[in-house]
Amino acid sequence: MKHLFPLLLLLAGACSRVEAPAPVGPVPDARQLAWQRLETYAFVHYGLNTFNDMEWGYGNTPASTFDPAALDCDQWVRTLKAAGMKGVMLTAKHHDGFCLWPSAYTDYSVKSSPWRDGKGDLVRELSDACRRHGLRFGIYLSPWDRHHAEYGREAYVEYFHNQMRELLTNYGPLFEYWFDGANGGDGWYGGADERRSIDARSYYRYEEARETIRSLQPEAVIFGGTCADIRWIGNEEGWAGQTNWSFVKGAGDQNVNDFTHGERDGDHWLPGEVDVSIRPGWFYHPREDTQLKSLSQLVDIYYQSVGRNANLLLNFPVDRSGRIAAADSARIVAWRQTLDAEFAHELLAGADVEADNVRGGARRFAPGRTTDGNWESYWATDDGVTEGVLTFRFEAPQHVNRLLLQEYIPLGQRVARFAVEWSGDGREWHPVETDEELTTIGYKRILRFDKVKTNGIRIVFNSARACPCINNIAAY
Ligand code: FUL
Repeated sequence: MKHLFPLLLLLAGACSRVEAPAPVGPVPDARQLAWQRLETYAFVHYGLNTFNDMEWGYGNTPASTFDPAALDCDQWVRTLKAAGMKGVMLTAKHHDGFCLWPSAYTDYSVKSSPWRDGKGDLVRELSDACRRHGLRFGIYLSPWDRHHAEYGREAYVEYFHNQMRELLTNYGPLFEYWFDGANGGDGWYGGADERRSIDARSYYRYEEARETIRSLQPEAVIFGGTCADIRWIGNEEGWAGQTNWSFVKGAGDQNVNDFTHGERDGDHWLPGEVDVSIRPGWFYHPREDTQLKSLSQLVDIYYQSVGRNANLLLNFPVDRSGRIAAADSARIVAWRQTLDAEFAHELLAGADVEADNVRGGARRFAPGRTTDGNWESYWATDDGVTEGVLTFRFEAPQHVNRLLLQEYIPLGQRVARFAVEWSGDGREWHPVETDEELTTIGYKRILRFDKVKTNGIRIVFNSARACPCINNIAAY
């Protein structure tokens, strides 16, 4: 009878329609969900700073100094695609106010430079190259503008919104729109050469900006400002918190108490984005040619961003010739190859799996849903059951050193603590050796641990905000 019981439960489940778990708020909207699934994409910082060895141009550098001899966006995009990047974000205008497109609202742009005889449009060239190669395209438009004479007054805000409309209208679909938060106060400001302070919450009229973005670019998530869809992770070093909730209390960046970890009791879905540069600076500096992040640093960054429920926005300082430097491109392709090798042999898809609880005993929520390759299907427990054990057994012992877990986040982020165990004999279970706190999972969590030779993998879910809904588990 004891053995018949689970079978009877399963039969009962198959006959009756078991309800899916109700979402546990907050939940992502479709735009945030599509963005999350991109996982890794590139940043390119390019402009007058590149040619003048600066990070924060003052706003008075002559436009004539922008003069790449061999600018080739196809080379950028081919390199980034080979590195597995799903999109590219471009600094259309950085804090110095210089525009990489021939804006109708200023001459401080590529049209006053010798590049392509003043007829070039870098935003066009990069967005076209992205489309040709199947990558998404995104825009960074600095709100702070150290060049504009009217910065700090109403006329600049008009200008800022006009430029936004140009970029939102003329360059095809965008996946992300960045409002940088930096403002150091001082600038050239059309020759005034002074400090100007503004109240960033009200001055830029971000609420209106959001309306414009929503109507012209419905797919684009917004970074920064007062009505963001995603949040900065709190550092520019390349890591998210080990505990990383995709929500915070209250809307908008300004209200975030903990960028790095999110807030378990948050009421607003605001997932984290890790932005970091492959070199020390965001812009190109010849002296940094020998200061690229090492392969192992970049691999760590992957595990500490994508592996901790955040997206990775990895910056490439394109060089003065207008290309991604050979060393950077070799490094990032090697990075992809290293990651591909680490995830080459998946071991759970063919393994036996059982769970101590299956929602309504239904096949639809069976533990095998975690390895069926379908993102939309998931294992779930009964309502009120916030603990659970999934046990995978191999036919023959396997070497394992990576584990990947995903929650079905359309229903919310739930898991708050879990454990991963291995077993040499299939009876006694031992925790895997990892320094990571095994707390949140979210869209994706990836763990590295010392290689074990094991007959199986057991995942113990110890605590969750509601019944766990796990749509993918993989071991390598
Ligand atoms: C910061 C800026 O000040 C840096 O120059 C860079 O653009 C970085 C991505 O964001 O806030």
